[in-house]
Amino acid sequence: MPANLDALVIGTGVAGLYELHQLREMGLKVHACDAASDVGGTWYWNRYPGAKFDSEAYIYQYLFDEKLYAGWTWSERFPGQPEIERWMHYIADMLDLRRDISFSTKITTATFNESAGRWRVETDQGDVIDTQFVIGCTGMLSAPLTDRFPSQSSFKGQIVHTGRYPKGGLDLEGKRVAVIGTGATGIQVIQTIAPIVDKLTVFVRTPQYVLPMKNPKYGPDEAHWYKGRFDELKTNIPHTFTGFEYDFQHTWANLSPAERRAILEEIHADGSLKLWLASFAEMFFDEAVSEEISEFVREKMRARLKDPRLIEILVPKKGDYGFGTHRVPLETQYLEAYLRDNVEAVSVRGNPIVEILPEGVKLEDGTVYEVDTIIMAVGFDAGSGALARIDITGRDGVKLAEEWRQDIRTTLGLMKFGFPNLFMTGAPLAPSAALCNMTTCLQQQTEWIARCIGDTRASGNNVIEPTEAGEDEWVRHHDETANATLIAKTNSWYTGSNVPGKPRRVLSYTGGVGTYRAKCDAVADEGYPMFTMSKVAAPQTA
Ligand code: NA7
Repeated sequence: MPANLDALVIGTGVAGLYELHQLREMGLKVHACDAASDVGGTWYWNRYPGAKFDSEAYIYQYLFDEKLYAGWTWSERFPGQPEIERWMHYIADMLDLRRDISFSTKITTATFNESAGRWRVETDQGDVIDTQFVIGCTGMLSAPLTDRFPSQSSFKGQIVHTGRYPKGGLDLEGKRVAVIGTGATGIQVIQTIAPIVDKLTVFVRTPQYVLPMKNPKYGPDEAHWYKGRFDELKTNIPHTFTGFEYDFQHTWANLSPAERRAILEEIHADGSLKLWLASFAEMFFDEAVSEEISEFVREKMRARLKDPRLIEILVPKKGDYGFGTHRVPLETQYLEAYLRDNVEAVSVRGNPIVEILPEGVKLEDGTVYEVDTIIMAVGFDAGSGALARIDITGRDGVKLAEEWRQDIRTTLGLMKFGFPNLFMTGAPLAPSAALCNMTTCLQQQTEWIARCIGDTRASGNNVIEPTEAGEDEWVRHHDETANATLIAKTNSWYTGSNVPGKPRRVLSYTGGVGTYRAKCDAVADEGYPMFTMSKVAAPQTA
């Protein structure tokens, strides 16, 4: 690991790889590190059974280089983790990135040296790095909530969090397996392992709205089709509301009930996230529209489950929360998995899990479910979690984790007041996994950061930081936009309510990916009015 850098990139997932490439192309002395043993980020860690895209693969790719785009061919519309991980290896190889990455290296502390205008960074490998800029490409959903239950370490079988699923997998054949959690992750696990295990017990707290996925195989014709549309995709995708290829198309108020129904049926049959992200934007703002669309989805789910007991446990109820205010998972035979004889759904809504015993899962009423393996699909400390787990100290000894424990604020979701020369991606108050195709958002965020670093250096300065007033302005705008949506009223990782004690705020910017891009570009074009640049007279190395 080099001891002296212009820029240190933390993380080598979708954001980190591209950030490293850009800064290197700009001529900076840049290095990246990752706690993992290889590139991939989310797609390195989430190697649980059934992990796959819910975004169409061909829009998840970077759109900055046609040759790079066309050099990779997907096998299906929504490929699985092994193929996605191979794609990330392809990116690292094609851009020759590994020579500037230290793997199995975790950043432990980063401290801003005010007199030098530089960061002093330490790793768990004993490295000490002096760098002008730090870019935390640490992922929005990368801080797994691993310790969720009392005495879980006493469990005598294997207990794993999906975000830390072991390389090489677990042998589940013939085993009694518990899955805790039915978010987007749990659903993928459940539908995949149900036919393999001896007995599957699923602990369901909040039932999820789900949409069936259609996942055709891709051959030469499909590859020709999407590769031939590179220019069109590059032009359109960055400006849609969600960074997907499609956009909201219809206006609820202009249509008769029969017309609305026909549209919902048609979009539902597409087998993608379109029903959520390309139907009626009113579902996010108008309770009545939300309820009608929610009931449409519930009806589809009930028709597949048939059994009243399963419907009671697995289908959201009117008044619970609206379709689309949680992350909507796509599924393949997820509901049908519960119709199998070896699968049991256990509601823990009024009867929570109180403890993990050596032999299994114990509920409040004393029932114990004896199992061999527990898969915890219980989620992440989203947005702020990954950076807050690093000991980061900014100006005046202020700790980032402590700041965010009080109030989760950022400027444009890209920097934080009091933390000069520290950039972040996938962070709170920027568009991210909620309502955004991740690569679209991360490509834009890393490009903006590269530009900002270039502009700072070109101005003859060596320090850039948000002003307090600039941060106030962004937080106010973010909150006004977010609080107008029904998302703000629901409990999920979108609002941070899945982590006890976390300050509540909608974590992702909800004003639209295209709008956000335009706002960020305007800030840069206007000379960074929400920021100050300064020059530390005699930069010293630490
Ligand atoms: P999520 O979406 O946060 O889902 C976590 C699930 O785990 C959810 O069903 C939770 O129920 C459940 N959970 C959490 N704690 C408990 C306890 N103590 N008892 C029972 N059930 C519990 O995480 P995912 O990993 O599925 O998805 C995160 C994102 O990653 C996803 O949205 C994609 O963008 C990729 P709850 O809803 O809290 O009642």
